[in-house]
Amino acid sequence: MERDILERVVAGETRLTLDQARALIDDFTDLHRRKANVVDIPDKRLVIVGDLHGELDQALEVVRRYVGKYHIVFLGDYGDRGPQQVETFNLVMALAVLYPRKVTVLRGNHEAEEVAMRYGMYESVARAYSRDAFLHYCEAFSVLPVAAMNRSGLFCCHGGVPEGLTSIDQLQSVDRLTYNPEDPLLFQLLWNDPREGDFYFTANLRGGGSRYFGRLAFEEFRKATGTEMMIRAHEVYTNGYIVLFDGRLISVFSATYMGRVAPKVIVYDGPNEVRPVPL
Ligand SMILES: [Mn+2]
Repeated sequence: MERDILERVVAGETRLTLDQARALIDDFTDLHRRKANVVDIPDKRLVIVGDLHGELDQALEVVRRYVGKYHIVFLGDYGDRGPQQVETFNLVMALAVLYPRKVTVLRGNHEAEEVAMRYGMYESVARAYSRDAFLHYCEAFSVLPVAAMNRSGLFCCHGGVPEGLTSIDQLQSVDRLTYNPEDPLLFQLLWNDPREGDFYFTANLRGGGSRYFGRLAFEEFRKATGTEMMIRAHEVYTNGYIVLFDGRLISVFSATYMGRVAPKVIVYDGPNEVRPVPL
């Protein structure tokens, strides 16, 4: 699709028509369908963005500050809940199409048909375009990679450690191209939450087969995958982030939630230079 339209979307200057949105989704899905489940990201100059939940202003601030200077990793949850859900995901897609080597877009638990149907994205698409257009968005959700890793052992995903994972290869071989991730590894990677404590896994209050992973599961995962540090999203913290497991896991949230959160992104310049930055 035309570069000047994409540039205007990324600058927050225009809203796409239905035909333009379809063209963008087609370009975006073509670009992502054949990617690995776990994609490579650079070792330095990364900015990692947590849940946006339809807050276009937050996405625009990421663009203003970091495009061209950093490789941007989005950890998922683009729609649902917030005020400008379609616009936020359109912007993220446009960024990825414009800068395919400088933007990584991962799947969150809200990038699933059944979830997006219930929590706002469906209504947002129906209002902006049409009810049928929702399936096009689900198509875009279905091609998203589920994790990213660099050579310094940084592992990024939306949720966290899934029970039963023994290697990165195992994760690479799962078929991710589905509207609703049901494979337990895939599902838990998008849904699980970390909790301090010397245990492996316990039942998560979110239900639906999601788990809490403790220090023992995290340490086992680190050994099995060569992970030094994990950066994930998925949970709301008043300060926009929290550090767990002796500094080896950071959880980040990049939406304001109507003033309840001081949103953050994580700037990563190598294993010893990782810092939360207000967004
Ligand atoms: Mn989430």
